[in-house]
Amino acid sequence: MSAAAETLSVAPQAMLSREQKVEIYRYLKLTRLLEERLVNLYRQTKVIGGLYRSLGQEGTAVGSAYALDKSCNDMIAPLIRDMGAMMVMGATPREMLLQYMAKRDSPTRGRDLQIHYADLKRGFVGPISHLGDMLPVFNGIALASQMRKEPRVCLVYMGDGASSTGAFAEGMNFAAVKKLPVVVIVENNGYAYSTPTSRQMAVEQIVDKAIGFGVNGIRVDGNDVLAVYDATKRAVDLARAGGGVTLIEAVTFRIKGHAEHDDQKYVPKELIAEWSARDPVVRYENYLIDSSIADRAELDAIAKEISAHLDDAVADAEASPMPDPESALEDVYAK
Ligand SMILES: Cc1ncc(C[n+]2csc(CCOP(=O)(O)OP(=O)(O)O)c2C)c(N)n1
Repeated sequence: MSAAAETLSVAPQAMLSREQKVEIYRYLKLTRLLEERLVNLYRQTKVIGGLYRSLGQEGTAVGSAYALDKSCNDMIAPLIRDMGAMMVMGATPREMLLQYMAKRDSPTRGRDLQIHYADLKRGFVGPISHLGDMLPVFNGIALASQMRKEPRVCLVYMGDGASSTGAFAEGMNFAAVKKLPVVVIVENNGYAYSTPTSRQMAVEQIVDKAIGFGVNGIRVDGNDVLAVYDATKRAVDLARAGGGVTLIEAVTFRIKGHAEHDDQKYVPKELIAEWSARDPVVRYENYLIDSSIADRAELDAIAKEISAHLDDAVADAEASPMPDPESALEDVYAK
């Protein structure tokens, strides 16, 4: 086997250090615990607007974003289920708590809800329920990077429902023709709100759509964080080397309703039980322990540390005042 072929056969995760594998765990656990705090705040009516969880999908969000390279100024267009990806890019729990509570000290200073905020320096835009519309936008960023010979790769997230839109089709076609440094990850979580995937597309597997656009396709277990990392790292490396677009289908499941207000009664209970048994956080804990990367005591200590950090962040967010009504129009319209 040639050296190049040998390198290709090694899964990218094999190159991750113990510290990196533990760091991935931190992001998974942080996402899970932060969302649990948000649910409590929502039930206390302290969250303004809806709360959209990623329960069951944390592995897809974290594993994919972890494959990006900050030194290349990679960027993500997240979906509402990708809080974990935003935190990998550098978004903080404090910011997210402040945003969800629409407080004065939040990144949008109470002008927008949920985690609808962007930071181009850290490489993320707000997850604004784009349903595919951010693909053409990110194609523009990728095209500019390609023309300037910058190494940036753009990672665009969307749901299965979003992959049925015109924006997705046009965006995929343009990215494919221009061989843009774009990776599209479709989080196939079984439902677009209450519509099961089988009732909104005729393909058996979303990855099959890659064939029609003439791009690479990878189907991956979205609840296996390291498998998602591998798939995304391969796609990102290919895109950075000029090899064009990859469509990744991450097969996962939304364990909660579309948002906290949705009781998910349209999903059979057995399906929820089946997928709950594949919890990505628990699976990764078992992997770390079984492969002697970390023991239970270390994982418990990490969870405790995260909880303490969240205690402070929640207290801080609660103490932040609501925005001053007089300031409502500041920075909304151009002067
Ligand atoms: C153009 C448009 N139509 C409808 C909506 C309302 N909406 C927000 S999310 C959503 C379902 C999206 O399903 P999917 O793409 O599968 O992502 P998931 O919520 O399952 O993660 C809908 C209909 C929207 N945001 N934009």
